[in-house]
Formats: sequence, structure tokens, C-alpha cells
Amino acid sequence: MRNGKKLLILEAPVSVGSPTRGTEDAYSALVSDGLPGVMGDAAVFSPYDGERSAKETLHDERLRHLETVMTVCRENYRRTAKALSDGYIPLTLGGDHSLAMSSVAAVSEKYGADGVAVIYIDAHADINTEATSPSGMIHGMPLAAAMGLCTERLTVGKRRVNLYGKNTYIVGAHSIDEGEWGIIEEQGVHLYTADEVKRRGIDEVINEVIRATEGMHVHLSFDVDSIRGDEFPATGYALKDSLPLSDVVYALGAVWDDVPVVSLDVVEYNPRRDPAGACRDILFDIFSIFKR
Ligand SMILES: [Mn+2]
Repeated sequence: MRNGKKLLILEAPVSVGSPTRGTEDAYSALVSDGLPGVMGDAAVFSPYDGERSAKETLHDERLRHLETVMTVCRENYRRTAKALSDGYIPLTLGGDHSLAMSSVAAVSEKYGADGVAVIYIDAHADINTEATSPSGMIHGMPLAAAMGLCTERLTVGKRRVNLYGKNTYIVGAHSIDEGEWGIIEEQGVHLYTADEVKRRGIDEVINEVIRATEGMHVHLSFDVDSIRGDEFPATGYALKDSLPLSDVVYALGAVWDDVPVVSLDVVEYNPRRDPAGACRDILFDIFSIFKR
């Protein structure tokens, strides 16, 4: 608990922004397996109360299942904004990573796009637009949507631009689409690839990010596929070139301890791919970081 603030853990059940079903059950699986006991006094839990999103609404191959994704995103935006105004640190528990556009929108409306930085720990850059995306999967677009680079149909909240590239720090990406490289460069996004982290060491990289975000309100967005697939297989894309678990744990802990994080996402955990609960236990350890 920091400055007397508790986390408000928000269920955000959407998976159709990705090709894999199952992440929509992450909240209910983790809660029934004991996450509230792990968090103790540090967190309050808030199940989703909007329209459920299991249905697939594929109308446009460039924006797959847009309506379903946006229904959950609009609801999560509303709930994140309320959590912030009620004095909580909201934690959006996905669900797939399309949700980040909604949590970032709420944070940006409260603090202003100029005052918000995003630290984005992910195997992917998630900065495609509907024009550059090879798949049309919206979980690959949330950063571009938050920057106002996508169609207005991906706008959540009151404003089109909620984030600037110069305030965006992607850590651990290694699966980056061709069209994303140009966007990263044009927008001035700070990209620390998995290769760079392995070369320089996670401590040096994350300390550089922490120093660079000084004075900003930070949203921390964590995709479990940033962890090496052999260590954390319970996700849509378990990738061997992702970061070692120990690096990711170090990065999350360093950011949490040294940065005034105002909001978080934890996304892409798929309990259907975790029959023995090994990844659940890793997540419980990671959530324990956010108790301190
Ligand atoms: Mn992601």
C-alpha cells in the first residue's frame, strides 16, 4: 500500500482482441485460486459489471471483433477513471492487451497527456494501426490507438490523443512488425528491445527508464508474454526470445519501488494453458510486488 492508496483490481474480460480464447477468465481464475488472500489489505477487487464479451463480432478484417473489444474498453475506461477519482491505484486485470488503450485514456484524462508516461513491458510493440497490422488483431494496436494514430473507431474516452511517443517506454519487445518500426521512429518512442536488455542488463536499462520518467505520472502496462515462454507458457504467444522471468520481476519491482505508478495493466494470462497452476503461482509472486 503506497501513500495509503490501495489497488483496485478491475476485471476486464476480453480476449477477442487476440487470436486466443481464455484470457477473459484470468480474473475469475486468479480470484478463485486465492489472489485476494495474496493481496490482503493492499487491494480491493472489482468484478466486471458490464456486458460480457465472449461473442465474436467480426465485421472488419482490419479491426477484428471491434465492437466486442470496444464494449469492454469503454467500460474499463469508465471504471479506471472512477477508481482514480476515488483515490485508488487501478489495476486492469485482462484480458488481452487491447485494454491498455482504455486504462491509458483514463489516466491521461486525469493528469493530461503531457504529464503521463507509459512503461510498457511486452514481447511486442503493440503499436500497429489498422493499416499496418498484418493480422487485424486489436491487441497489437493499443499504443497507436492511445497516440491517436488509428481510426476514430479505436478512440476511448473524450480525447483522441492520450499519449505521446516521447513519453512511451517499451521494454523487452522482440517481435516487432515491419510497419511498427516506422511508427516507433516517427513518434519518438523509446524502445528497449529484448536484445538490448540482454546486452546491457535489465538493471541498467530499467534505471535509465526510471530516470527518464521522473516527474511524470506513470502507467505500467505488463504483458506476461514479456517472460520467456519456457518459464511462462500460459499465454497466447509463448516466445523463447522473451526476457528471463528474473529480469521481468526485477524490472517490475524496480519500477514499483522507484516510480510513482498511478495505474497498471496485467494482461494476456491464459488460465486454460495453466492446468497445474505454475504460472498462476508466478503471477501471485508478481502481484506481491504491488503490495509493498
Ligand atoms: Mn501486449
